[in-house]
Amino acid sequence: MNKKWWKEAVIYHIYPRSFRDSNGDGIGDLQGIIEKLDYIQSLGVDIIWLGPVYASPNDDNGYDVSDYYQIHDDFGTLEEWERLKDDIHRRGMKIMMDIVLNHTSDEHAWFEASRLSRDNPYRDYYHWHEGKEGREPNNWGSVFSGSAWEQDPKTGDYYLHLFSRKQPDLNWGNPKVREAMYSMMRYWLDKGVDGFRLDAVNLLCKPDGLPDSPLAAADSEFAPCGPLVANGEGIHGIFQEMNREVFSPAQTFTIAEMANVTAEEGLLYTASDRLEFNSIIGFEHMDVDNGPNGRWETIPFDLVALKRILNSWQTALNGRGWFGLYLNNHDQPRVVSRWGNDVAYWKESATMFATCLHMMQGTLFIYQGEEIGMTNMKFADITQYRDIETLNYYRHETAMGRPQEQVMADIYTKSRDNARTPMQWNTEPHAGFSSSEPWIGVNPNFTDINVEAQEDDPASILNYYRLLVQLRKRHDVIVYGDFTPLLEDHPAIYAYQRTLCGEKLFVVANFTAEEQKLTAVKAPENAKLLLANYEKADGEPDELVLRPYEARVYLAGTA
Ligand code: TEU
Ligand code: CA
Repeated sequence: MNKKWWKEAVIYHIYPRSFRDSNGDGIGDLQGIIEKLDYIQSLGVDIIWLGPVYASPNDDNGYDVSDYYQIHDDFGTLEEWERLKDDIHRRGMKIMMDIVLNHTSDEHAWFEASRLSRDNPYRDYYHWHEGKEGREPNNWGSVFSGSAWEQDPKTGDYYLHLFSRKQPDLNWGNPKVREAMYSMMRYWLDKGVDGFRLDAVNLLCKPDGLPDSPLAAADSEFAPCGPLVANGEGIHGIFQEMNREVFSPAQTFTIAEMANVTAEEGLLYTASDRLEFNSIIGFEHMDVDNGPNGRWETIPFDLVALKRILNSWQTALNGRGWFGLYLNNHDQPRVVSRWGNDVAYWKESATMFATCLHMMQGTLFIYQGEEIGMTNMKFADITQYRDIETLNYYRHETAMGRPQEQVMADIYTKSRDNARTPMQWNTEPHAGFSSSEPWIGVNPNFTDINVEAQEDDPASILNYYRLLVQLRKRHDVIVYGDFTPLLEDHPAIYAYQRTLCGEKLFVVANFTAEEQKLTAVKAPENAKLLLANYEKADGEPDELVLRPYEARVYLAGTA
């Protein structure tokens, strides 16, 4: 058991545009976060992860950075950022910045120079290629619909953009790009940043020769290329260089965000002796209800599949690498709506997911609003959506002739805007998020679901989260214990055991709205109920009946 502060840490993830607006322009800002630090601290969290707050034309809400050294006017000034950082530190918490290395904005000075001519010194900062037979250099599709290539009128060449056309991919084969990005990260470290969350970072190395993606679907001219581009040759060398140049000298805490990664690969990125990253947030478990045609196609939720994936990560990384535990973020629909029941069993399912996740091994993430059970949002009209991925998808699908109701149904299920509605603070107009009309609509359920309503209610989701965080601080077995999966093929119950130096933690969670009888497993001898999301757990541990979305945690052999 190799103890580290960041293994014990709980991270609170802020999406700055939607957290709290202090000056009434409808957009969340740094001063708004400063005003809410008491609240964040009251959760018991250790680290605040700030979504991107750099200068940006906001094509992808800040993940398109035009200047990595400036704070976006919407959010405030560098002085305000300094004050936020100091206030966070004064409270004994840490600050983690979101770093976007795979691409810049097309309004970044490097890209503006690079598009001027073929022999511009910045040309090689990006991936510029000639067309092939009057078309794109290959069949790669962008994550945000359409081709991953854009032809630029100036020279007639195409540039690569795995995300939006305003997010050109950087060429990490160019040592000048690497050095520039390393010094940018050092700049933030010198300012006192404690850690980084590295955006889409396993996409940095594109395959030589730009081969077509084999994933072409019959009805689309462009093919998903994520699996082909992810984890490219040379990527580990780059991460080890980055670690030597930036992370190790500053003792920075790092979390790599990576889609298209299995547990075996995750181990390579996080194994402590390989000196790449400390931890990883993957997508495999969140992709469990994606169909063969990607995330917009939804297949029924399959608990056995989810267990297979999460259990494989728990087991593969144990003792060598380190996992990042999350079920919610700004790219995912709210899990309580997605795989739970946000009507009849809203509180039960929200706390069940939390219990199941918090008792696993890894650094824990709480995404703003998750701790009060915020739910998905169905906007009546496409014009009320803001997310580029959603808007592009709508445009693309309707242009292909798909009925609008079908497309809207996909959007209701999977749009990232589900998780980007303003934080619900109280019952005041605009949920106490802002004094004027917010940049994206507030979920009308704020009158029932808000921080103020839950603050003093001992049975609230909010106070359940506070308890979960405290338990993690109190019991090493939650952080460091070995993981043993139980009932792997059970279609309704997630069960596992954690063990550390004679201590045993036994976790059972009912993922359905029906009662489930626990027969094949039971809590260990002399175990005591440590936590439950129903008032009073009835029955003896060996003849449990789990009520709808009930979750229980038992502890035995306390040292
Ligand atoms: O996400 C990386 C990523 O792979 C996502 O595009 C993911 O596939 C998608 O959001 C699923 O809907 C990061 C950021 O978290 C995301 O907000 C950015 O849009 C993206 O990178 C580009 O920077
Ligand atoms: Ca504002």
